[in-house]
Amino acid sequence: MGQVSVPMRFDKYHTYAEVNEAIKALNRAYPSITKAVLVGKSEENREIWALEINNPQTGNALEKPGVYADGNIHGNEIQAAEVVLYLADYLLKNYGKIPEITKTVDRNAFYLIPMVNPDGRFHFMEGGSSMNNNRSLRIPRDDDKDGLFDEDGPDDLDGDGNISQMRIRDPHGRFRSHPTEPRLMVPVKEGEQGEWTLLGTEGIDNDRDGRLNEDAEGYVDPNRNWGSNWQPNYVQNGAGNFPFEGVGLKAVAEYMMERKNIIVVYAFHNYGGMFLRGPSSKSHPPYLPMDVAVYDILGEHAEKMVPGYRYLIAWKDLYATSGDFTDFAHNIVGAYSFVGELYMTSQETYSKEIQQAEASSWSMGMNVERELERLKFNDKLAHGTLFKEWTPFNHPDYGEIEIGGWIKYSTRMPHPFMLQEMAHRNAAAVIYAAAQTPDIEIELIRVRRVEGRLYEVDVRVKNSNAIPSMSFHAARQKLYPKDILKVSGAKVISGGEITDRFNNKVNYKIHRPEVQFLQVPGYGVSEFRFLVEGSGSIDLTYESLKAGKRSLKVSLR
Ligand SMILES: [Ca+2]
Ligand SMILES: [Ca+2]
Ligand SMILES: [Ca+2]
Ligand SMILES: [Ca+2]
Ligand SMILES: [Zn+2]
Repeated sequence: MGQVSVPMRFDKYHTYAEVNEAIKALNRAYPSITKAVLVGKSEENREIWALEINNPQTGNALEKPGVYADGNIHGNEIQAAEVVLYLADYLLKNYGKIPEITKTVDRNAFYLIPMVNPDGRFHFMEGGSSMNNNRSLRIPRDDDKDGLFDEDGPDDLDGDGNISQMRIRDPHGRFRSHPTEPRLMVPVKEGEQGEWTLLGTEGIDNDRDGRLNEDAEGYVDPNRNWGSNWQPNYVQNGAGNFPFEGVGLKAVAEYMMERKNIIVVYAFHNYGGMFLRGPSSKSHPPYLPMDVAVYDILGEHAEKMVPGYRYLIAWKDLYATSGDFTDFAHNIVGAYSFVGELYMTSQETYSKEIQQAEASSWSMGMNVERELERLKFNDKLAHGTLFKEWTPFNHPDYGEIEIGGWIKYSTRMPHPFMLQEMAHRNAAAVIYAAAQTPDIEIELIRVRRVEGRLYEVDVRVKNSNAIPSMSFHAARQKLYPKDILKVSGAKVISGGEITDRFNNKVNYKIHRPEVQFLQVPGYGVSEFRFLVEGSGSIDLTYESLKAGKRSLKVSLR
């Protein structure tokens, strides 16, 4: 312990224990504006912690627009935790120093969960793993339906902490060595002599069923198990038996539902360089145009802050999923919800310009040009640490083979020397969204004495930021009560929203006119007229689940 110092360093990846230690260290360093909250525990009883940032001197957290960010829901996508920790560290160390940061910390409540899947991170970093293993929740599944659970995962045969690739010399194989780069294999063309057969990922046939590594850890995909648009496993692979089967996920969902002020959500993953918004499947109705306009403002700025990243729609531009977190956050939490797909392999560049945007995040195929470039990057900038040289190994089933290839810390995440810039740029995208959360003021338009003790009071509820006081989806679907504008201190005879100020049109509310319901659009206003009978002054109070509380005293004269 004691490995984490504050301010934090971002030139390394933190272990499971260090991530949680970092949350406690940040909390100890900034006790007046942070809380460390144990959100819940994972399948293997590891702890999921949140760091909450709120300045109690500027108000209760629940009365400020909430900004939620998490990472590492996919256990192998580890740099996501560093991005969220960076965001926390950056906000805290610059609070009181950079006016814009001070303002957002004073005005917003931040809910930061760097590591949603601690089991995955633990096994990825501290066990033998490939770049793609340990993504799942640790809920055993019988992937090959042989009655046994997780009986044949990959095996770290040479004990180097990596699940690499296995190849065997074979004149009839489909691959041969690249003519100038022997580490790289290329497919043989017609008529060419083969040299290698790829045997697959490192391991043995543990259950002797003739298939290699066919039932690895899990697989319940933590990003297919959320209770919105969930579909069973035969529709959506990795769905689990029922929504929120994952105990840690359920704890995170409960944590979010208890914080009704959350209006911005960023979930960090890897990789491909994308900011994704929902819907996640075509069967979902498209988002309401007014919400899309808000997403576009946030997404189009975010993609400019991180060169090469693109702002995309999940189902349309990438692939369709069911039961994912983004949909949950948009549909149920009523937040503006993004996935940040961190890192592009094309950033592993030696001499060439960064290629604009990867074709797609799953197309890490045999792009010979790019692989050659990456090997040069490995040699010259990572000094050989990202690629395991092909090394002879005596396999119990295959005999003399070779083990080698890209290591687990390659491909999906940057070398630690590039970590801080990635973290900063993506954290800046979250800070930008925080700065766009609703900022509400009540303004008096005018008071007009009608006669005697009767006054007509016109007021304006104004939002100076891009994000509305509740999403249009939330308002349309009645996810939770609308904002309330209430008049007290006098008898309210009539009241309603002014629909046309120039022609004096008011949509009067018949019952209880002293209480009006509203949603304030981004950069928009909502105006009201009250006819009140009284003297002295009245109080106007505004209450919103996402945009906080405001009040205004108006003199009747
Ligand atoms: Ca099995
Ligand atoms: Ca190995
Ligand atoms: Ca097997
Ligand atoms: Ca195996
Ligand atoms: Zn992911």
